[in-house]
Amino acid sequence: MQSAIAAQSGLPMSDVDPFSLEYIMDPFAAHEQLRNLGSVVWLNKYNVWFLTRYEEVHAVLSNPKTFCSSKGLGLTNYYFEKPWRAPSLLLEADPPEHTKRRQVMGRVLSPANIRKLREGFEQEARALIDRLMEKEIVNGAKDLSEAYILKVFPDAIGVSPEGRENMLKYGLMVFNAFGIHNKIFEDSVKDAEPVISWIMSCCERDRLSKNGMGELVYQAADAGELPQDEALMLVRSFLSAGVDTTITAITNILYAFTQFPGEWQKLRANPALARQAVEEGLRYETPWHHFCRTSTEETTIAGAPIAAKQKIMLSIGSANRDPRKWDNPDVFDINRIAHGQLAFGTNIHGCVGQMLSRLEKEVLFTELAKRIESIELAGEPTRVVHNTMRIRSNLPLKLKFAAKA
Ligand code: OVV
Repeated sequence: MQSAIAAQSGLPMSDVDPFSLEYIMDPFAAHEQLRNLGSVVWLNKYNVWFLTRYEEVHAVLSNPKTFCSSKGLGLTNYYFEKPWRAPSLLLEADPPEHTKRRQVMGRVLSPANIRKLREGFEQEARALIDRLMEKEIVNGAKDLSEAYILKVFPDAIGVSPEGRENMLKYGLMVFNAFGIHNKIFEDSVKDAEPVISWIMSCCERDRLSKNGMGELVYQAADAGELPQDEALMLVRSFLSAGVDTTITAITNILYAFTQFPGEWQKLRANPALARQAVEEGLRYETPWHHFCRTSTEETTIAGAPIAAKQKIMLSIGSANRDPRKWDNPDVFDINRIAHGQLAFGTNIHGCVGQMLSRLEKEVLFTELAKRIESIELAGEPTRVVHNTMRIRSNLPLKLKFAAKA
């Protein structure tokens, strides 16, 4: 029994439950407690090791051979259990299968391709900000983050405008499944069928626009770089990975600015800080807060015995606030160079779309900084009870607009 081995190891054990309502509402106190307990902590409730310090989280992500992805990123262990959907060919795959697909996606998402999107993003951000001026209170989650991303991201992929709200429902299923199959997950997959069908049909070549990134994946298959039947599933990866993550990041960064108004003034004074502000925001309140790897062989982490085929849970959110790595980690400081923050992961599975994600956010926060004098919280934010993401569904904001230049 793994729990007996854990007990014998003399390493710390904890009753903290990362899927409890208390933790979901506010994990930061638990993170601190767990980081201080040790490099690895056994979670009694789930019988897994939980890593909350930067060094160990980074080390596991950097060793994809021993800590693989193909057995799933949630606690569901594909060595023994069936995945809820056909696994991702990218995220839930290991070398050698992963390698070629990743290369193709990397090329589709190349800096040259992404650069071409900047002007369109700028126009959309400006138009959106104009529309927000009519509102007394702006919901930062819906009116700003969702409205912007559901426009620019599916446009970039080449998805048709109708029905995009399905992407939000799909995202909830996908990212809840990276936790555990509890009631939170079950609720998110309640009327899943029409949503899944909509998503899959969007991935078909004849439904995608001719000038989007989805089509480029099919062209790679035409060129023989991928098996034809992989293209559809790789387009699904765009739609799974690119929506909730960026929406949540933007909402969380807006929230961070409300908590640190001086940082907004710094950005106002110098909108060119937007890019590093975004990086710091990803560190400060990491959207995708935790997920797993699975051991492929017997090994150890910081002295903890790990049997083969075991789940190891990683707290990215905690690593990004580990005082062993960061000075004043609980301070959102846009002058910080948050290089090395792990919100995009690292190593072979480091987010392949991270340059696109950064561009979306950089453009939005640059345009906001040019137009908005101050951002204040205008009410209590509403948290989405979610297994792995720190999401708010309502972030009431009072925005003070500057006169239009
Ligand atoms: C990084 C990520 C998140 C969610 C889904 C996927 C990838 C996917 O490939 O389906």
